[in-house]
Amino acid sequence: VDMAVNLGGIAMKNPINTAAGTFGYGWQFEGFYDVSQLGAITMKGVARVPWDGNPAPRMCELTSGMMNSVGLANPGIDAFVDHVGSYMDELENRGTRVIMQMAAHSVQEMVDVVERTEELAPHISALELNISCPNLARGGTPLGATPRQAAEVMRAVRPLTTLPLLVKMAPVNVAEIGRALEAEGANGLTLINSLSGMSIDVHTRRSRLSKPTGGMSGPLCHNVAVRMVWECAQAVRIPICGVGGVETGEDAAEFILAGATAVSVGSANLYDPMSAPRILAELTKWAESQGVSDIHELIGAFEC
Ligand code: RRO
Repeated sequence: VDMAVNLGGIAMKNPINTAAGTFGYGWQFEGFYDVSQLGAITMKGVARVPWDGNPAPRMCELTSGMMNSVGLANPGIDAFVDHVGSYMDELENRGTRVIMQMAAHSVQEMVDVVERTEELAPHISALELNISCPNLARGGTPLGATPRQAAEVMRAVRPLTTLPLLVKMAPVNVAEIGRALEAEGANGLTLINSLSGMSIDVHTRRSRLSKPTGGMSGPLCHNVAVRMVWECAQAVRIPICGVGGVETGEDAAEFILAGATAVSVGSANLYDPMSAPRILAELTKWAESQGVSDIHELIGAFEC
C-alpha cells in the first residue's frame, strides 16, 4: 500500500506524525528508534520569549488518560534556533518532515514568534499555530476560541511566511472555526488539543496539579477527537491531522476513515516511547488488510 500523503503541502512518506508537547524536539527519541521512520514530527511549541511554565506538579494520571498544566515551558525561539537547527536539517534529509509549533498569548505575540522563523524556513516543512492551549487561556478562553479570533490570528500571520501553516484547534465549534481558518489561508488543521478538565484529591482537598484546571489527553479523549475530525472534515477542503488518544494502528485508522489525512501520536509517546513506530506498523498492516493500493482510498471512507 502506498502510504504517502500530503498534509497541506507537507509531503509525508506515511501519515504518522507526533503531537506537539509529547515528543520534545524529536532527538530525545532517537535513542529508542530511528525517528526517520515517521512521516513527520511536530516539535514542542516555542514562543517568542522563554517561559518557565507552571510549577510542579504539572502532569498527573487519570482513569484512561492524563492531565497536564505545563504552561508551555519553552526556551524561546532564539535559543531554539541555536540548539535544534542542525537536528531539523538532519531529520529533513532523512525524509521526515519537521513541523514547528508556535505558541503565544496574543495575536501580537504570535506575529512576533512567526517573524523570527524566517531563518528557520529552509530547515523545516511547516509551522503549526497553537491557538487552542487550554492552559494559556486568559480569562478562560484560548487565543482562537471563536471563528472571528481564529481568523484574526491567521490574517495576521499568513503574510509573514511562505511555509505551509497548520492550526492546532480546540475541540469546540470545529466546523465554523475550520471554515474561518481555511478562508484566511490555512493549509491544514490539527485537531484536537487537550480537553479542559480538573481533578481533585478529595483526601487533601487539593487539585492534583498546581493549577485548578488542566488539559486532559489520552484514550479518554479519542472518540471526542474522532467525532471532531469527522465534523470538521465535512466543513473544509483543506486536509486534517487527527490527534487524540491514538494508542494502536486501529485508533489511527479510525481517524483516517473519519476524514483525516494524517494522524498524530500524543500521550502514547509518554506512556511508551516506542508507540509511534508500532502504531505506524499496525496502521500499515490494517491498510494492507483493506485490499487497497493507496491509503487515499481509505481517507474519509467510513460508512454509516
Ligand atoms: O503547555 C501546555 O500547558 C499545553 C499546551 Br501549550 C497545549 O497546547 N496543550 C496542552 O495540553 N498543554
